[in-house]
Amino acid sequence: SAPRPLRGALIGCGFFAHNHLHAWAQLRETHAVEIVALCDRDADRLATAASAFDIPATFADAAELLRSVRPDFVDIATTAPSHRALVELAAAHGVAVICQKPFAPTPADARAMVAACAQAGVPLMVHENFRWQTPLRAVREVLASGVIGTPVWARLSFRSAFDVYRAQPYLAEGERFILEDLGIHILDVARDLMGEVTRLSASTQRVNPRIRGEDVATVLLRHASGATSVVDCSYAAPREAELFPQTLVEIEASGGSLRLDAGYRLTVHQRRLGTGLADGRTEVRDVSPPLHAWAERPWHNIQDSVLNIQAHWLDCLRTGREPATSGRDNLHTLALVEAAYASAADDQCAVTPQV
Ligand code: NAD
Ligand code: 89V
Repeated sequence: SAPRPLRGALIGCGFFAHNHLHAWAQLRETHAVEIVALCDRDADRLATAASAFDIPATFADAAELLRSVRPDFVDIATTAPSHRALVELAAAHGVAVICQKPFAPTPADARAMVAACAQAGVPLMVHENFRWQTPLRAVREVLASGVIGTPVWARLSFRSAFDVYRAQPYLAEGERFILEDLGIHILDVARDLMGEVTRLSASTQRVNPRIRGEDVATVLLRHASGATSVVDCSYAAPREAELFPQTLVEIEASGGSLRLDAGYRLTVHQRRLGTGLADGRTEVRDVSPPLHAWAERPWHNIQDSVLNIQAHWLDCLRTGREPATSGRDNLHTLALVEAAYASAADDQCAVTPQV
């Protein structure tokens, strides 16, 4: 028989939350989920989302929502300063939690949220969605299949001049910018593909004079496996072809290499065994993300990853599995962000990430 629908509530009905709501609506039939209530302190945003998604139960106060609706889970899509209070509130009500990235403004807040959910026995997932992008999943599958052997070197590159400040004006206002907002995704993907990091060094720049934080970051990572990665991000990279929001990837391994190039083109090269020559087998595939009915270019890659991570959450809730990007897991990604800021502040000294 069909499982009972899981009842979710969304807190924070701003710019990005509309993608969550579209994805939950798409998952309604396939994954038996229903968003039964919305919360936002801003009455206009609350009303807009309620009417667009036909969700009549609306609240200005998250505590009131939790008391009266008693959902199976909350999906927190507010910005980082509000996360700790909202996650702790959900934990106090014994309600499972998804929390958007960046999970916390400080490592202490992040650890407190992980502890609160562990103590309450409620699942906690950080909505760290980039590793759920279809093209990056394809890269991961190639590595897991073993066809190119053991990775030894990687470059993950996100370079764009897309006007991200228009939809997200707060990105121009914070003391921290690209590492905290975007680099966090790419560092998480580096962990996902290449394993945990033991040392890193970073250099940051502010190119755009109209913003407060850094908009260029270059990070050199040493992985526990001995592999090396370079993560480079820029929102100040005007190019003939605007690639937002594509992450380009190059990986060299013991038995070959792969490249995820512009336009979601994945090239996998297998060295011919025993010859040591570069004339092995090369396969080129289109690993473009699907364009869902509600999605729009160029965001569709990110929008598809929202659907994928939300589907993963529902599978985990039903089976009792820990989500790939659980709060506990995300402490390691946050540690890389903190280490990168520390390294950049101290003239690029190497820093060991501290969880
Ligand atoms: P936003 O400012 O447009 O929306 C946030 C909303 O939360 C606002 O409407 C605000 O009124 C509401 N809010 C804040 N505190 C609240 C509280 N305590 N109770 C109820 N409502 C509250 O922000 P956004 O651009 O939608 O970003 C939200 C989060 O999503 C950020 O953390 C951002 O980094 C993240 N984000 C993630 C991705 C991704 O791909 N994962 C993409 C864009 C944004
Ligand atoms: O994915 C994000 O976190 C967004 C953006 C792609 C603009 O950096 O904030």
